[in-house]
Amino acid sequence: MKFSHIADAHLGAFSKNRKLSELNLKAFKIAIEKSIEESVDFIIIAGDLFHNPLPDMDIVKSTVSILQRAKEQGIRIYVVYGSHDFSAGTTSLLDVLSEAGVFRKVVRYEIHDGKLRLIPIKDPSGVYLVGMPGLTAAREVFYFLDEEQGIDREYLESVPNPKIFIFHTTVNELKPEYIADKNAVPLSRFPRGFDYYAGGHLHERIEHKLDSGYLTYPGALFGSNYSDLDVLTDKQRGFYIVEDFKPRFVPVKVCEFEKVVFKADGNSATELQKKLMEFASRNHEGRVVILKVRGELKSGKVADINFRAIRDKILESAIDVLVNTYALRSVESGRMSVPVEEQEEIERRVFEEISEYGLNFTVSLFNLLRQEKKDEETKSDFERRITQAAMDMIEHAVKNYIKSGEKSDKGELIARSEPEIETVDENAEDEVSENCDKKSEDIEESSPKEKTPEDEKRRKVKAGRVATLFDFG
Ligand SMILES: [Mn+2]
Repeated sequence: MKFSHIADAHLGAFSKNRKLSELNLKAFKIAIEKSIEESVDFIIIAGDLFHNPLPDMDIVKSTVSILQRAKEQGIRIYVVYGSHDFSAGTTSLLDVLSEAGVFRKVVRYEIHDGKLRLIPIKDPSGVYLVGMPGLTAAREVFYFLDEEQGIDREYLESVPNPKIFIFHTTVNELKPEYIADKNAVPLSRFPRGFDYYAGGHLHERIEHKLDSGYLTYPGALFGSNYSDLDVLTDKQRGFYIVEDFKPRFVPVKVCEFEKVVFKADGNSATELQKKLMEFASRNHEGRVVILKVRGELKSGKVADINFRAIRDKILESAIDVLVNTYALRSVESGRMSVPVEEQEEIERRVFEEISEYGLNFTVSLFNLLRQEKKDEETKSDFERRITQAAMDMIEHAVKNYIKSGEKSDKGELIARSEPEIETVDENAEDEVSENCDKKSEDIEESSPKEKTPEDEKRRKVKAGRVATLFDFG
């Protein structure tokens, strides 16, 4: 018995960058072709096959034609939703393709005594497959954790072997350090006794041996965004061929990545520009270049460096280039000149420059923090009082900030408009877990960002919906 385990193909990602989206599709094509060469019995896709619930039709067409080749060889294909291709309360493209018989969606459940009973599917090889999909806002974590309404683990443990558990979520003990995903499931909350646990969601490859069998994440086949490309630069990407439940990693490489970090320290803007230009003029053929420039310029301004020209030069040979100057600054930019003399006036002007949450907030917080301990107060009482007052102030400011929907530059702590979104559930206010939520700096994209604030709002509304609908089938 032999199958392949693929996850996080994110087809349709990099929609504004044709070269990267083609490489992404190519990686998927290679994974399927290798699976066919290996004559696997079936293919498991553990979520995020598509980057969106309703991807562009040309991506759908290419995907279907790639998958058809496997089907023609009699290979069965099993898919669960990931956090990206699931859509609460509406039909996802996965549902359509599953109906059309392109693959089989392994998401079946019943509610028994209030609990979520996942129903296995039996593959002709005799293996039982159980799927727990990724949901919007990492709602699946609730089903792993909740004793009353969560997954009926006892039932799953009674399903006869051999059996495979397919899931799309973060395992707490296995997530890489840079992932700040608070929505994670401890291993103890997985049903025991499965011969293989086919994971998706974490974009880095992970292998873990449990008592009954392996739990693995193949990781992203290419990467879903610029942050992925940065974090995964030196990592091998690919998928697993699993033979008699023993996983073997199969690398898929569609291009070379070249990451270079330039330190600006000690250089003038002109000197740094010259060094960057020298680097840009090298041959970068076949590579996606990730160029990071950081540190502090000795003289001159960041704006004096012509990054457009550097990018264009690199693109003469490279497949693509991603430039990140987030951590680059000049000595000048670190100072602020305010032409007044009164201390309070100086403070006010400086705060006007830097106030993210409004001037009143910044000044109040500043005044609070410079309070001194009262004579009758102990040191710990004093610390507690200030911390509590500061936390209240911050909470209040952040709430108003969210409500007003935009940065308040005039120092108004009162909401200027009603919230535009009515979230159905308080969970929706939680940060939406976007595939892995990596904590790396943003890389300046060579094309406009894919998501607008409107998309973001829409996503939050959706997050609210799934929580109440309970429906993911
Ligand atoms: Mn993903």
